[in-house]
Amino acid sequence: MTTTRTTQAWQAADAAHYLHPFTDFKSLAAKGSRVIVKADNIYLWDSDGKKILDAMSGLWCVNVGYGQRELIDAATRQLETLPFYNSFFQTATPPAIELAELLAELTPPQFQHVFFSGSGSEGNDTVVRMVRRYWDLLGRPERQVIISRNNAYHGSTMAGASLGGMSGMHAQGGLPIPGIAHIEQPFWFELGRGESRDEFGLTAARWLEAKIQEIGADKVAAFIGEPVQGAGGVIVPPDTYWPEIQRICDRHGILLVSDEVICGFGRTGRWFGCERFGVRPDLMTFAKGVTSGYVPLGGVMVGQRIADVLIGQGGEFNHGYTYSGHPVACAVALANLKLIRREGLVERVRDDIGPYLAERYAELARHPLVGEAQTCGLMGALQLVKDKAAGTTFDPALEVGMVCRAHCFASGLIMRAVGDRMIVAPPLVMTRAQIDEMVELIAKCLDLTAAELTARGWR
Ligand code: PXG
Repeated sequence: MTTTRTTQAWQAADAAHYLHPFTDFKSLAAKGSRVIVKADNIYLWDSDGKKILDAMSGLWCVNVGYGQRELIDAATRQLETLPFYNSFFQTATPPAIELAELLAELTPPQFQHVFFSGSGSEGNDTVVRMVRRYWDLLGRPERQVIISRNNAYHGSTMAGASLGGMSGMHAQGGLPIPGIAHIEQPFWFELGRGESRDEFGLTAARWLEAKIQEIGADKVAAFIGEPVQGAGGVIVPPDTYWPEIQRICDRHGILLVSDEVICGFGRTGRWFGCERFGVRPDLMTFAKGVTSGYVPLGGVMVGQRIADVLIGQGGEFNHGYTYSGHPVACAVALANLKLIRREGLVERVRDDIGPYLAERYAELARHPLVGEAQTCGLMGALQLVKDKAAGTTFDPALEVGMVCRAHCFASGLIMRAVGDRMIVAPPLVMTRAQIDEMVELIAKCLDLTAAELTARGWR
């Protein structure tokens, strides 16, 4: 690979051959991609040599930051010793076995088994297969339906996108697949402002009970949710929400699946988001932070209730991937998780850097453009509004979030825009000084956005 081409040459070759995910191919080809050439700690550099603060940890995954020598060495050593072997046909490799053992130790006690995949989407495909297999083995094959939520993100494979609640995704390719139902999300700012947050948490959870009654509990297999919706806009549910969801699942005997692809491995200030919200899932999907994104890996933690049936009853589970338990990915995950544990990064998010981010976000909440500021561990959301006092939102056609995002890029900050919700999920290794640097950049970009909107007649 050469890094000596000019930006223009990279963009031309990219436009000629490379189809990017979730992209309008035609307009990107006309505009040209941003080409990132290197990274260190929490910073990226593009092909023009511009330094950028990566407030999104790559794509919610580089939890330990870029350039961690232990992860690089673990990958190199494993590539030299055994770059690949599979886990089919009664075989295993030492890194996959050791990682399974370590995950059993780090996850809540009901999890003693893991099924590996290559990504979060594949993990959720495994969830669908495994949940239905579980009920089949119990002689209840009619328990098929998995309930999820609007605006959830569970991946982009056929099952992942079906479980997800993104209407734009359902509109392409005939989704959702059969046997998936959706309820509304616990998004207080959009749906709950007539009630207190805590009351709304209960209301939103009871939408699950209503859906179960509509379908018939004897047909429902599982409920799946992200502890905090990530791609949907860092929507932090009221504290009353998850315990009520747990109560409803227990009452109807329904499996509870926590999609920890974003919330896992320290993001919320606990090892797993379900621990932050006090729920006890039967399955947990993970990916991203398990390797800090250095190499692809995902999987599903399988709780005792399901393991007892899958293992206890015997019979082959006809499912798996070439890269299930890839030894290089597992070796990197081991190095990554040991680093997170040794450096106390999870506790640091819980006790120090997470509360500090919350403190600084409370200041951003005072900005005239900001209608709501929320954080959870090292995730943050700023809801941009037209009228702060009334909490009214902008006309979506104005694409105010995209206006703000453009100012962020121009100012050397990567922040995501989900509609008019500006979100961050920075690396867990952020220092307080780096949080200050990020918050000052965000404040500057909010000012620039406000100035541009004012020039366009905002107020
Ligand atoms: N579950 C959750 C909760 C996720 O956030 C997936 C599953 C799928 O994982 P894979 O590894 O198959 O991508 C995700 C992925 C965004 C964005 O724009 C978020 C994700 C992926 C791509 C973009 O915020 N999350």
